[in-house]
Amino acid sequence: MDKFTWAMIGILIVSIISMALYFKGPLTGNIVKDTSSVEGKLVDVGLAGNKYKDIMLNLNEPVILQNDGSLRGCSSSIVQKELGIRADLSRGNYQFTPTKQGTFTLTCSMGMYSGIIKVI
Ligand SMILES: [Cu+2]
Repeated sequence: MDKFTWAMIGILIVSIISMALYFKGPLTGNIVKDTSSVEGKLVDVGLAGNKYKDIMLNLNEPVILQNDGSLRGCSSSIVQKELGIRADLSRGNYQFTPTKQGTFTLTCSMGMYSGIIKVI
């Protein structure tokens, strides 16, 4: 194989490892298709311009995050590492329980969109 092929293989391996590192860490929730069968208050996730609308949650209270209809493309893929959120809301709603208090930054999986999750 020539140098170019080796370089491409190298770039591929590095990007796979960095994606794995980005997504590692404990997850606290699950995608749910049928929200009637799981516990949790429905909470809208939506965009206002280029930002997610603020999300207010109560500590230790299960919630089900749902797309309010404004999330499209990568904006429906949301990440919040400290709370253990990683969800593609185009695949269903996301049930989880916030177990940390504070103000956290929610982003799309690529970091283009951001917003605030406040847990009180
Ligand atoms: Cu994005």
